[in-house]
Amino acid sequence: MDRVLITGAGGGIGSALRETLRGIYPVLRVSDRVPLAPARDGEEVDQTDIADMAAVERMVEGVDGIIHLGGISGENSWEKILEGNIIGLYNVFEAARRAGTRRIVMATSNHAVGFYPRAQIIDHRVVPRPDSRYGVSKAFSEALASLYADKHGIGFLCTRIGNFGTRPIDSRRLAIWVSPRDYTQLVRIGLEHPEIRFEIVYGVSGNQRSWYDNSNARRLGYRPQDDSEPDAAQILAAEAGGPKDPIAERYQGGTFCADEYDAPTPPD
Ligand code: 15L
Repeated sequence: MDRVLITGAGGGIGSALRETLRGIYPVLRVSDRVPLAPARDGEEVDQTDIADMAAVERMVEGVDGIIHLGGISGENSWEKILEGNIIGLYNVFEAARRAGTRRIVMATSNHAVGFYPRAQIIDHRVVPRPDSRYGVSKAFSEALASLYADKHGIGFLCTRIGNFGTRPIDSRRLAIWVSPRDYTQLVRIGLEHPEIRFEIVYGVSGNQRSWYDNSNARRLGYRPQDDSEPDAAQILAAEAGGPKDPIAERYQGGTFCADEYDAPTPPD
């Protein structure tokens, strides 16, 4: 990989990867729709709204690999999801195909499968159970990646990211937390592994409380170094006795499942 593009480079994950991937590839092109800090050595800075296909074509020109983090990163109106995560996503994959990009690491999400109960361990082969319009857009991203892998031979690593941060922030995140260094390791596998065609993995650290069988990531060489467990006692003590929503507590997606929920009975 000579030139690697990060979309959504101004967000939390993008700005962290801008640091951890600095100097790993000869050129890191960082892009966002908002202005970014000026380019340093080995960087190119771009400003693109991914809903604009002509701009996306310029953004991907000459890149070997893409880390696609751009778009809407949580629940939102259908109009915003449609623009950022359906049309914007299509523009990035289609422009990458036209430009001959070889690899894409895709930020999908735990919310593509958020309606699986916490009592169930799931792997990369389960069918999507989105918990929000946002989760549906992430299931769409996995389907579009599958099409572009099968039909056009672009290699995709779809990372169902849990919760990215330096520390886990609550009890749900104890199961789905991913540290910056572990996510960086996964991204590098996505860009550098010689045999990736279409793979789904969970973007989580090696958490003892995980709801995921992440053996597919392990098979590809992922060896997470972090675990949320050292923070568990403090987080659980802080939450003890606090209000609990039964739907949020029952399913992996938490409040994404409970928001707007009005079914007469909870799903299995
Ligand atoms: C996500 O997919 C979001 O991008 C992030 O903002 C968090 O909400 C995360 O999931 C989570 O589930 O904690």
